[in-house]
Amino acid sequence: MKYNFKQIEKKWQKIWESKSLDWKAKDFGKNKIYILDMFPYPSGDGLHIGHIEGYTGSDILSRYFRMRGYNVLHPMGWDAFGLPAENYALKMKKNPMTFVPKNIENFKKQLKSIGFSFDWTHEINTTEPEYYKWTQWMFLKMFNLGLAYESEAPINFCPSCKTGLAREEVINGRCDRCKSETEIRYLKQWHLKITKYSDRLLDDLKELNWPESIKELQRNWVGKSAGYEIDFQLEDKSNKIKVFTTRVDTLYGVTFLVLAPEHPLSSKIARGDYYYITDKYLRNILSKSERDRMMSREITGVFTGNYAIHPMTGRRIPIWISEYVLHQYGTGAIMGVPAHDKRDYDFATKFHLPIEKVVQPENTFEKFSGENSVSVYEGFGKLKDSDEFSGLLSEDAIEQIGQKLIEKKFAQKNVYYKLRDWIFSRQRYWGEPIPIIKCQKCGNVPVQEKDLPVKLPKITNFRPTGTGESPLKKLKNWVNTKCPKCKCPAERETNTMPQWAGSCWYYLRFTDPSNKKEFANLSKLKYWLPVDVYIGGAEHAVLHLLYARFWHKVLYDLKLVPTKEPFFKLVNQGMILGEDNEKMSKSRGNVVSPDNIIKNFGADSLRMYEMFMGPFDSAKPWMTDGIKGIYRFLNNAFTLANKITRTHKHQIEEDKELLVALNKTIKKVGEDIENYKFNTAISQMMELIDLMRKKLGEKKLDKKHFETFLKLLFPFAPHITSEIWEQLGHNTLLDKENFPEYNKKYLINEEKIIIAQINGKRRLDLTFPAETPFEEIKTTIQKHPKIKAHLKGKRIKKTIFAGDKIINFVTN
Ligand code: ANZ
Ligand code: ZN
Repeated sequence: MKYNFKQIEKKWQKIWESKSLDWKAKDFGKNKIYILDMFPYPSGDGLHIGHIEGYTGSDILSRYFRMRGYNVLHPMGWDAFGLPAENYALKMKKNPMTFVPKNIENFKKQLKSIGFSFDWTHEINTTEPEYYKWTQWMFLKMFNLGLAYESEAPINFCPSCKTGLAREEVINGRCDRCKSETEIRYLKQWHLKITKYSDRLLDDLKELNWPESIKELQRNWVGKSAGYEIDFQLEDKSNKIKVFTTRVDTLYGVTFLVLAPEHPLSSKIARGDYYYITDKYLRNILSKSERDRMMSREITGVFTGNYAIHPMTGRRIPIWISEYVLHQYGTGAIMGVPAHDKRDYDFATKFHLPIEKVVQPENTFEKFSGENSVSVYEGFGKLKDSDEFSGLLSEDAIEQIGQKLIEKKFAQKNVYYKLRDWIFSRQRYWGEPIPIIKCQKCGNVPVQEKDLPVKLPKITNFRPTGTGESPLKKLKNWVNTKCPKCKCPAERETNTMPQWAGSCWYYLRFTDPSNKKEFANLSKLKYWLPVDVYIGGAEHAVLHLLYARFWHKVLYDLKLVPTKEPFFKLVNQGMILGEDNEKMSKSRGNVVSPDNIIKNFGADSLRMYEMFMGPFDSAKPWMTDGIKGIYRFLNNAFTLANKITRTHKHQIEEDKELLVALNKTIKKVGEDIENYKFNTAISQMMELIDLMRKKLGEKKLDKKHFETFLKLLFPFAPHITSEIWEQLGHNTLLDKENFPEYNKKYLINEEKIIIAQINGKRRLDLTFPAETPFEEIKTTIQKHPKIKAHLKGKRIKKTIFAGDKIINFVTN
């Protein structure tokens, strides 16, 4: 019989479909495990290779833990609101409401064609009113807590079109539509007060079993820094400039101050002849889009003709304006210390400002290279030329200079965060309507709970208006309503939520997806939370993963969820690159289509290959030869099975070599799955199958051992293993089998016995795992009380390690 994967896979998918309840999570039970994938946006292109990598990993885990008797929640759903769908809709001139369900059908079909064991009874879709009703409900909770607020944010405005523009719509300071010069105006936007949670978002990272790199990205994003705010008086005493610094130890090295262009003083501070150039500079900078400003490597700036007074030395310090100082951070003004800050250094070099060293590296090598050269030294060190603080180390100087400034009322301590409140309104169609009613008398009034969801109407013209209003604004019937409070005529908020809203809490809904009364029942949440394993790409590090943590904490404070954090363990799958080692992209033509692979090699080969390519969390290139190798392996297993069915009647002696290899494999595959090391589990199984083929030739392969192997392989390649299982005469499902247990007695050669001698005399035998390095064996033995006693008062002259068996301490 041939390995006809097409037939086999279809057959088993049908069987699973009819018995899919086997994958259904029970509501309660002893051991639960919640294994979650980052749910996809169901694009028209269908599944790509990267989805399949993560989903195969989670499928292996789910099948494995089911075989271990766990109650597994492994759901799937659709994150279908947002810009990708809307832009596609605009291109196709079709309402997303009509094609999103079709995309979902297609995605689902594809997922099933790969044999993923999702619990489809828990499926959810963020764009269904029954779902987004709760997204809106949660928004209102935040609104009532003051965590959702409307406030003005600076945006570009076109005076002739009378509209606010997105930053991207401003090209070289002009409106992209009518080419008029734009100006900065403040427009109202909804914000979520994520900054209130800054400290908790940082502190609670400690509790999470996440990749350190992702935690670090979140830490940097929240960006907490403690420092001092120092006041610099203007020379004419008309005002003060407050700067924020984390390096008050460098205070004596200040040679200039810089204001952000948006700083309130920037437009007022210029003196004399500098008036004109300052004004010109500001107009030029403020009309650039943020992106242009960030992209520009050029150092720009302008001297204002004005001076401030150094709080310690009384020196005159020139005041500049430059875009490298950000308005949104700290006080929007800095003290320039070019000798010790690279950005200040570049600025000073360009504008020929003095550079004064006040911190010396302690390390002599750095001192040598730093002393007379023009380099910047950004590290801590010893102060010089700093009055009474000279000679102090930076750490102490920060305390003491800070203290002195505080005493003189020139400074105060402060902590700043890089994190900003989350701008939550979009002037776009395809999102959850923000459930607020705007009343002339009562202001922003929440829609009443009984009136949720505020359904997104189906409209034909959903093109963004460009007026800064959502396209919903035109729908008078929908917009006009009554104020829930005073019953006067009022209007609905027409902005929608951003695409990240629905994914902030979907993992909660999965625990109780059809609940009509609550977003999820608390007892179910208590049982299932936190998500034990969350698998997905690292690109969400500071978007989805931060938003969801914030949202979760709000619900936690409301006692609506039982845990402080949503996702206990996070596993990032590595990116799968094209054969050319580059990111897969249509334009490069290096995209691998899963459908083609399934057609040519089968879903089991695809699953196995994606797991075999390399470490789960590393980036790795696709190789067609690689999948051929996997295919051969599965084919070998299949042919082997055919032979076993014919020969299994033979009475077979227990074969020690095989038993050792088998037990070793059981142990390794189980441990590797639990550690997401799918690739090494597969190599181990490949070794085993080679041995089994050999043993079969020697008529030493017992059928039951081959069946054990099938159970190990099942989570990886569920179709072929199920088929073989049936061929071997079973009418049960492999799903229902227990994962094999290994027998320790066969693992003995995984350990080694070390004989410890002192001056050639045997004193102790100790057992170590086979791979224990020499150094570790040596120290362990030396610390053993018996050996210690014998060595008392003696000095080891030499340690001899012989044949990986004997360690001999020679003393005098
Ligand atoms: C003087 C100084 C000397 C600084 C030195 C650094 C090194 P973090 O750690 O990121 O918080 N800074 C403050 N506000 C800024 C703004 N709005 N735009 C650009 N830079 C700003 O960085 C704090 C440091 O970043 C501050 O400390 C300030 O430069 C700069 F040897 O002050 B420092
Ligand atoms: Zn315009």
